Amino acid sequence: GRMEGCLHTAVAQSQFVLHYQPQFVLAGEEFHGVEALIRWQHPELGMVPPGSFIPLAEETGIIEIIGEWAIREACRQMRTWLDEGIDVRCIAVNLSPRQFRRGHLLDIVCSALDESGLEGERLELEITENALMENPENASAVLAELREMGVRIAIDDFGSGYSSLSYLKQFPLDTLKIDRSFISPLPEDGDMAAIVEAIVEMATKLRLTVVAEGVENSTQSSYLRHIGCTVAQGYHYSKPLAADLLPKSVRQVL
Ligand code: G
Ligand code: G
Ligand code: MN
Ligand code: NA
Repeated sequence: GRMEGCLHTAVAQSQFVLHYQPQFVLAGEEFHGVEALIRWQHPELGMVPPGSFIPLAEETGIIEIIGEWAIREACRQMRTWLDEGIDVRCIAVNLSPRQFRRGHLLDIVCSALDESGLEGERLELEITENALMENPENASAVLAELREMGVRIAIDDFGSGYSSLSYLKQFPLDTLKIDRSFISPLPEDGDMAAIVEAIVEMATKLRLTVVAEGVENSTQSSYLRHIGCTVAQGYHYSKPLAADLLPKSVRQVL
């Protein structure tokens, strides 16, 4: 199709760019890290959001090329920030299920860390529970090897998938990211508040970092701090930023 051809051109002409959304530790109101979010700078259409092209990229397999670029670019950018004396502590990169399925992933991560001279602990990979449960045996093996490299693993959109909770015990995980759809009704929706409080308590007992996504106001951030949620991300703090705007955000006193 036409759009598919455009995606190939986009890869060839380096039309992709990463933006970075800051994450903050709720207890100390200090910087925690960033999530890298891909954007397509189309020569005519301008900035195309991922929702408009990631699904097709997944279907056609081009996501494997784009996703590899995203991992390398995120590591390269982290190296640049560190060399400039800006301690962007940790960078999270989204993985598509398709990337996760391929044995190739470990080589890509290993060489991206090598080329940028980053410790594995600086990199977090975000994966959905559905992608993990597609093939639990493969997932276990891949996660074990990533853990060997020190790379952190986050469950993205936690709570929105179709899996049981038993996988939380089965896999070496570091972070749960509570889906935005759980956060936006807070704190007025008492039933949703009960669910979020239970997730935070469970994550704490499992010694997992818990990130609330889509925090949009100070009522939500106060509430999340009060119930012991570790980290928050959302428009209340910052939208995703171009790389050159990040240093200001890291130094920001909330
Ligand atoms: O930035 P935005 O909120 O529009 O992102 C929408 C979705 O696109 C996010 O849920 C995210 O998971 C996905 N996405 C963003 N960047 C990447 C990427 O580099 N790789 C993959 N596979 N998905 C991404
Ligand atoms: O990986 P994931 O699908 O969770 O990507 C996060 C998406 O959510 C990105 O597209 C980002 O632009 C968007 N986003 C980040 N913060 C907020 C927020 O506070 N509110 C809303 N509505 N969207 C957000
Ligand atoms: Mn994500
Ligand atoms: Na998410």
